[in-house]
Amino acid sequence: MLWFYFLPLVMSSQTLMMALPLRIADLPKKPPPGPSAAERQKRTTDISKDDDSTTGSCDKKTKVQEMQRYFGLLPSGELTEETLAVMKKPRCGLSDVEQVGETVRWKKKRISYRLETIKLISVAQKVFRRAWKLWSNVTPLKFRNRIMTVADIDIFFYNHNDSSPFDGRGGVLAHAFMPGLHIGGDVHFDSDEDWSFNSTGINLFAVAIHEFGHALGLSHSSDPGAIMYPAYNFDPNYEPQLSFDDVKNIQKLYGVNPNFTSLTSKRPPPKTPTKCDPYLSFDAVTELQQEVLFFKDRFMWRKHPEFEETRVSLISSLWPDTVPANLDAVYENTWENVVVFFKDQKVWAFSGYDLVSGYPKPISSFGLPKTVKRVDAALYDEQSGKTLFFVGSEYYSYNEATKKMDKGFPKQVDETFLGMTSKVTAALQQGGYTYLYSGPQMFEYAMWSGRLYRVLRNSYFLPCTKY
Ligand SMILES: *[C@@H]1O[C@H](CO)[C@@H](O)[C@H](O)[C@H]1NC(C)=O
Ligand SMILES: *[C@@H]1O[C@H](CO)[C@@H](O)[C@H](O)[C@H]1NC(C)=O
Ligand SMILES: *[C@@H]1O[C@H](CO)[C@@H](O)[C@H](O)[C@H]1NC(C)=O
Ligand SMILES: [Ca+2]
Ligand SMILES: [Ca+2]
Ligand SMILES: [Ca+2]
Ligand SMILES: [Zn+2]
Repeated sequence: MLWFYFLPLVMSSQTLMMALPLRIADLPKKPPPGPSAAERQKRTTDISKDDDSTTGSCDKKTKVQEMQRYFGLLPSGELTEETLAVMKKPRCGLSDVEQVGETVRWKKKRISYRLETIKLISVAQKVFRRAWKLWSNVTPLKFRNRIMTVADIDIFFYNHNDSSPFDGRGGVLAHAFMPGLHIGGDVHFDSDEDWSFNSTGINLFAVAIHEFGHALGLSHSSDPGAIMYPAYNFDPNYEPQLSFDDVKNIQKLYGVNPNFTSLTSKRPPPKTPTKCDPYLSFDAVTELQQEVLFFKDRFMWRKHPEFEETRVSLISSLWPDTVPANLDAVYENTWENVVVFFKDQKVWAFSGYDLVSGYPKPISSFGLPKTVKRVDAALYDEQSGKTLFFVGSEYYSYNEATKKMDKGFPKQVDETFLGMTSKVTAALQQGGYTYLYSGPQMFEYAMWSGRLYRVLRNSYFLPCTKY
């Protein structure tokens, strides 16, 4: 069913939930076993949409109806002669596309696109040119904007209408067709969305890069760092770019741009971290209710005690984009039920998904001296109600009840934690032990005696199952 390779981009339900008033009660103190309700919902939205649209086997009738509506035919859901005649099969008897494995690609290197006349057309043209450039920087493809003549890729903004395939604001944002004749390669945007050229509303640039990937023959990626990941995710602090996974997949179809190395030398495609990397070091680690969260760059892994499996996801899939990437330290204050994030001189405290009022604050509000520019790691001890802040070779002790630093600090880390002479990069308490991370290693200590039991790999709690 390749002729009907139709891929909608759905706004992630997490983003939708963020847009709605969300009470703390929605993040239960004890999450149900397994992924949270929000995450389960998100997964099913992504996965069902993905499977449905890529395999073509789930509900053929609905999709045939959608296609029929596009062509103004009676949406019977039956593959009538008329339907077939109008739609053709881009896979068969075409000169400008060819099949490669599971997908199709354009056979030519020069691909044309055309944008219907819309409001702000010159701004949109600029956005689309930038989006095409990301793909042409890494492949030998060239994209040309056509104004009068027929183009390979027609770009439309559809209005919401009962007979139209779009669903009004939210939900489906856009969809695209795999390379082929006629509607093949075309990209449609839902014009009911609040499209923007910045971070207000839905970012057109981010969605365009994704849809153009489909128009070139790419399917969805399971890598949450990839542009081809099937959920909308725009972070105003992160300029959208092709990830390592996107580049690998598009180059598999079209080959490598001879200028690739020089074009990407300043900014190589970012790789999503993997828990099996023996050199992986975490930015921060924390408990969160029953789970343990491991942070790295824009990503995190969540370990639930009842599940072996951990999956990498974007930090912004759980918290709004106010939580920055490349965090310094994170801890959970279970008494106050808040999770506290540190980066450089700033601290953010979240209760559920909500920023606690008064935050972000400077780290000096914890009583850390002005000479401290950043915190390397933070550790909350539930029994004493103290939070330890690791800074270089020293640590401070903060009394959460009185909101004051304890006297007699900073102390040398190895005065308390024997043998811990290298910098502590993250810290965690689990099952009555204190774990101090330093680079790719994890040191297991008795809670109070400071006795070192074991030196373990970073992936100890996150089991990497494919060594
Ligand atoms: C590589 O760079 C040269 C010089 O700027 C340019 O003429 C050529 O078109 C580029 N090749 C591709 C495939 O973009
Ligand atoms: C919806 O589409 C139909 C047929 O194209 C058109 O007649 C009608 O005016 C449209 N309605 C709206 C609300 O745009
Ligand atoms: C974003 O763009 C909209 C118009 O497209 C403008 O009204 C708004 O002020 C801009 N916001 C920022 C933060 O630049
Ligand atoms: Ca086309
Ligand atoms: Ca929509
Ligand atoms: Ca750190
Ligand atoms: Zn998609």
